[in-house]
Amino acid sequence: MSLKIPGQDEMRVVYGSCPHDCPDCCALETHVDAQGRAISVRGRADHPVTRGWLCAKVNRYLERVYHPERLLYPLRRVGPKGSGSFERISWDAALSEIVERWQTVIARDGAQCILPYSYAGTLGMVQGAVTDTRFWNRLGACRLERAICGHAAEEAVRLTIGGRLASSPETLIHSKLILIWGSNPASTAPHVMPFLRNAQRSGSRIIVIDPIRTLTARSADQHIQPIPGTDAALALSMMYVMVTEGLHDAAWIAQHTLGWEHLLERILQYPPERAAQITGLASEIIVELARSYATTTPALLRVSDGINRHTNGGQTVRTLACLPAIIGQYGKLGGGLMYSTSDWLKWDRGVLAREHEETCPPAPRTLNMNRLGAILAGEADPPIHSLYVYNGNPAASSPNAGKIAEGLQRDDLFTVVHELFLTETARYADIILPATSQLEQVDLHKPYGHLTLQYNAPAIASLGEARSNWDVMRALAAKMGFQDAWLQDDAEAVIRDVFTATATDNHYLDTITLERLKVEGAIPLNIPVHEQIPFADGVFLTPSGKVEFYAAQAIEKGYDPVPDWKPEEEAPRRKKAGGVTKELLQLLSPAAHHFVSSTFGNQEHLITKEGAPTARIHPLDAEARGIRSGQMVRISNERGWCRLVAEVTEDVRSGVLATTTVWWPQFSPDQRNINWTTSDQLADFGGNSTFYTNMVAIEPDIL
Ligand SMILES: Nc1nc2c(c(=O)[nH]1)N[C@H]1C(S)=C(S)[C@@H](COP(=O)(O)OP(=O)(O)OC[C@H]3O[C@@H](n4cnc5c(=O)[nH]c(N)nc54)[C@H](O)[C@@H]3O)O[C@H]1N2
Ligand SMILES: Nc1nc2c(c(=O)[nH]1)N[C@H]1C(S)=C(S)[C@@H](COP(=O)(O)OP(=O)(O)OC[C@H]3O[C@@H](n4cnc5c(=O)[nH]c(N)nc54)[C@H](O)[C@@H]3O)O[C@H]1N2
Ligand code: SF4
Ligand SMILES: [Mo]
Repeated sequence: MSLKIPGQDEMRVVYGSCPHDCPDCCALETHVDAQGRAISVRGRADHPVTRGWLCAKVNRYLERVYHPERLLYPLRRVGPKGSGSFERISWDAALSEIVERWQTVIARDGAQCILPYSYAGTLGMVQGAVTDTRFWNRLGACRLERAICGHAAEEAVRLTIGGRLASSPETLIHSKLILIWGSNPASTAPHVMPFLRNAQRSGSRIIVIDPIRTLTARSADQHIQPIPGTDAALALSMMYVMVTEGLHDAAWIAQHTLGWEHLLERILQYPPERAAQITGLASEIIVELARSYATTTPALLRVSDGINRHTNGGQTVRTLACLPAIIGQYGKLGGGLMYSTSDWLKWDRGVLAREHEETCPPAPRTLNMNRLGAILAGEADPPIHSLYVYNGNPAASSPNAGKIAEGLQRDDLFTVVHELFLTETARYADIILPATSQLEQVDLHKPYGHLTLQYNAPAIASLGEARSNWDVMRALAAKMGFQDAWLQDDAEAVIRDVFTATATDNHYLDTITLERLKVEGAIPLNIPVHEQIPFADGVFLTPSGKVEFYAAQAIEKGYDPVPDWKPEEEAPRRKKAGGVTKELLQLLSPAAHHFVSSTFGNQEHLITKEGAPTARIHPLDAEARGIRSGQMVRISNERGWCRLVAEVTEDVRSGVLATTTVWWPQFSPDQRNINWTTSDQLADFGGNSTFYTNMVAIEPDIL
C-alpha cells in the first residue's frame, strides 16, 4: 500500500516484506520521495514480531538497492570463463541467445540436460516458489532436489509429528524452560530475542546446547557444549534418566504415541556414563539437564536447521522431536517443539506449480543441488549442458565449492546467471541477466517463524533494465512459444490465482483478501483461538495420528524406523588423521551475524562489522599446533583448502573449530572460502547437505 504522510505531500510510505531466508520475515515500510527514490526502509512498528526494528543487515537495505555495483543490464561474456569480462547486450539479444542454445540442447539430449539451480535469494511465493516450478515444468527441465538447508530436519519432524506446526514467538512468554538446541537466534532470528528476554525476566530458564559459545549462548542461563554430531546420544540419554527416574509421562505416552517399546529399547542403551563418553560432557550435566527438562513445565524445545547439517542430521532431529513427547509437552501453551511454522499454510501446489497441466511433459530426472560440483564433473548421465542460476550463489555457498568453480569453467557448459551482483557464480556465466531487488518487485510472503501473511508492493521503479525472476520466466516462455495463460500472467494475477485456490480449503485465510493485503500489507492468519496451540487436541498429522517413535514411513525411505545415534561419517578420523600425524578437528561453519549466506557479503559496512573470516580454535588445540591469535592459518582436507585468521578462544570446545559463513571468495587473496573444504556427501535423511561433518587439518600458514 502507499500512504501520504501528513505535511509531506510528496512522500509515500510503501508496505513490504523482507524477502531473505530468515524466520523473522519482517514487515517493512519504505519511504519514497517525490522523485521516486527510496529514502528509508524500516521495520513496521505495528507488526507483532517486527515491532519497529530491523536487523543489522536489512537496516542497511538501501545500500544494497542503490549499490554502485548493482547489475543493471544484460551482459554477455567476452573473455575466458571466470575472467569477469562482459559486454552489454539487449534483453532481446540475451533471451534469443538463451532460447537458441536451449533449443539445440533439447534437440540433442532433451530438456533434462538443462538444470535450473536456485535456492533462497528470496522466499517470496512468486519470485521464489512459482519461479522455481511453472516455466521449468512446462519446459521439461531437470528437477532440482532443494536439500541444501533443512531437508533432513523437515523430514524428521514430518516423520515424528506429521508437520511443521510451531507457535509464534509471542508464546515464549509462557515457557518456564526454553531449551535452545543447535540454534542461534541472536544472529539468525533476531526478533526472537526480545521474547526470550521477556520470558527470562518473568522467571524462565534458558539453556543453550551448542559446541560454540554463540551470541545466544552468552545470554543464556546455562550453556552446554557437546561434541558436534552427538546430540542424538545426548537426547536418548536424557530419556534414559527420565525413564529410570520415573519422570516420564507414561499415561501421555500410552495415549498419544506409537512404538514406545521400540524407542525404550534404544533409550536403555544410553546410560549417562556411555553418553558422557560419546558427547564429551560430564554425566552429571546430562542427568541434571534431563531432570530440569522433565520437571519444569511448560518446557519448550527450539530447534532450527543448523543442527541437521551432519551425516546423521536426520536421525538427530528425529530424536529431538521425540523429547517433548516423553514428558507430554506437545499441545501445551509454551511447551512442545518450536521448529518452523511453515505448514500452517501450504499454497495450492497444483495451481502454484502447474506440473500436471496437459502441456507439461512427464517429470524428468531430479538432481540433488548438494552434488552440483560432481554433477558438472560428470556424475549426471546424460550430462548437464546448460545451467540457469537465480536466487543462489553456488560457487560461494554450496558444499565442495571448489569443484563447482571447476565445473563452471567447462567450455561446453552454457551458463546463465540472473543476479543483482557479480557474484562468484555470475563471474563464470556466459550470459548475465540483471535482477530487481525487493523494493522493485511484487510478492506475497508466508513466514516460517511466525504467523502473519505479508504482501510486498513495489516501492520504486526497477533500476536500469533489471527484471524480476518471474518476469524473466514469462519472457523466456514467450520466446519459447509457450501459449499457456499461466506462463503469461503477471505477478499480481499469479498471486490472485494461488491465493484464491488455497483459500478454498484453508480456513486460516477466511476474511483475508488480496485487496486487504494490498492495503494493510501484513495480516495475521485467521487461526481460531482453540487451534492456536499446535496439537492441543492430541491429534498429530502422522498416519497414525500419534507421535511416531516408530515410523513405518521411515522404512519406505530406507531409514531406521526408530531414532538412534550413529557416529558421523568422518568422525573416526577425529582420533587418527588418516595417514597424517596431526589430529584433525571438526570445523563448524554456521551463519554469520551480518550476512545471510553469501547475501550482503559484498556490502562494505557489513563486511567491516563482521570483521574477518576467522578460525576460532581452543587454546589447547592452538598450543599443540603453535597457532596464535591474529595469525593466518591454513585449513585443509582432501577436498580443498583455504586461509583464515586464527582466533584463540575458549568459545569453542576443544576438538572443534568455528568460522562463519558465507564470505565471498573473490574478496579473499586466494579466491576461495571455507566451502572449498566442506563435504558434498548427503545426510541420512532427505539428501540434505552435511556442511558441518567436516574434519580438517589446521596449521600456521607458512607463506
Ligand atoms: N544473520 C544471519 N541470519 C540467518 C542466516 C545467515 O546466514 N545469517 N541464514 C538463514 C538460514 S539460510 C538459515 S537455514 C537459518 C539457520 O539458523 P540456525 O540454525 O540458528 O543457524 P546456524 O548458524 O546454521 O546453526 C545454529 C547453531 O547450530 C550449531 N551446531 C552445529 N552443529 C551442531 C551440533 O552437532 N550440535 C549442536 N548442539 N549444535 C550444532 C552451530 O554451532 C550454530 O551455532 O538462519 C537464517 N538466518
Ligand atoms: N559452509 C557453509 N555454507 C553454507 C551454510 C553453512 O551453514 N555453512 N548454510 C547453507 C544454507 S542454510 C543455505 S540456505 C544456503 C543458501 O545458499 P544460497 O541460496 O545460494 O544463498 P546466497 O549465497 O545468499 O545466494 C542467494 C543469491 O540470490 C541473489 N538474489 C536475491 N534476491 C534475488 C532475486 O529476487 N532474484 C535473483 N535472480 N537473485 C536474487 C542474491 O544476490 C544472492 O547472490 O547456503 C548454505 N551454505
Ligand atoms: S533478515 Fe530477518 S531479521 Fe533481518 S529484516 Fe529480514 S526478516 Fe527481519
Ligand atoms: Mo538455510
